[in-house]
Amino acid sequence: TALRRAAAQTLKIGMIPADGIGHEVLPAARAVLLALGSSIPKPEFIDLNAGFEYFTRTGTALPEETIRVLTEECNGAMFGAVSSPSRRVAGYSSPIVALRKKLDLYANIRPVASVSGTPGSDVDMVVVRENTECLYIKEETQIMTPNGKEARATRLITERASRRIGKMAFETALSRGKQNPVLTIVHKSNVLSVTDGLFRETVRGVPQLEEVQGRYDGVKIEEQLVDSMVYRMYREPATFDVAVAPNMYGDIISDAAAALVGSLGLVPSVNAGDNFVMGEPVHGSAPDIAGKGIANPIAAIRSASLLLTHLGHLEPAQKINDAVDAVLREGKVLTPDLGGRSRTQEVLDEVLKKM
Ligand code: GGG
Repeated sequence: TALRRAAAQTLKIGMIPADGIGHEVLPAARAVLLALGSSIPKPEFIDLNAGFEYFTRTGTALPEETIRVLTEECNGAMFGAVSSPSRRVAGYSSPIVALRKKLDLYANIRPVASVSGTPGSDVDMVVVRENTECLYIKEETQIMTPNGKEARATRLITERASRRIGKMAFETALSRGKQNPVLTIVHKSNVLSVTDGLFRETVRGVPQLEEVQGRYDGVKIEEQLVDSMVYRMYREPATFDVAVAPNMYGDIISDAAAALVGSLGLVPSVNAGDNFVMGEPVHGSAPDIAGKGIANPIAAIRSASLLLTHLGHLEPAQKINDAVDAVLREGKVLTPDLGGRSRTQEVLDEVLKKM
């Protein structure tokens, strides 16, 4: 899996800022990668288009050229954020959802960890979110009935996707080096016994697969209904290690977990497949602050670190994380989402200083 890759010998990284603050935080990710100097292969960045704003100008949200460059020329990417509208817009479809599908980036891995000595709960967990199915296949219909409009959505859960996200989650649990790793399967199979039931049973069955041969025997399996998961995350956040969830629950619980550590502006992710990885801050495009220069760059910086980890450059990745942790621990240079008054560039400069 992506977690066991040998160190990539080249770093050709597609940069897709997309919308809003994506344009302000992606340069910070680029700067920290460049600051690593000769400890990694010299990164080469290719700027690529996508997003709602691009759609309004050109009529396409995800140009074929972006996909071609990513698949033919790059071994990694960074995505910023996208502002898909909440209403239906003819001809538009979310480019991030499409990218995950087209590149088969089936796992969205979202570590949420507090930094000791900073405000907030004691958290050190990873949400492993299935990235290609569930309600996000976007098969929706609406009909008119005698009682008014009726809308339906199809929710897809397959054994294949549940098995591979399950494997990724077990691998994630092993990769953290914890003495007693625990994998929590998040579902709602008391209500959705067919779809969530299949997800739950398939993930539970991963350790018995012939090809893994006892590899996951040391990982304890637990389960939480999704509503109870949110409750327990707030009551006992420190008890969670790795959680695996279908697409929509994973989306929701990772945002909820972000609140525990103080800001969505701190939480990174990677979209990982077997052959490609794309870093992406968990936050959205934040139209309310876009263009003001005050977006928190830390989620994007940490996403660049996570990208490096998945490309096999563990020590340089750790160097970025240590610098970020030092800035947060000092607590002097913080953006407004963390109660500070600093600007995006000032936080980046401080991280670079610590590196
Ligand atoms: N970087 C995460 C992000 O952009 N979140 C907002 C999101 O996922 N929106 C879905 C969309 O706009 O299509």
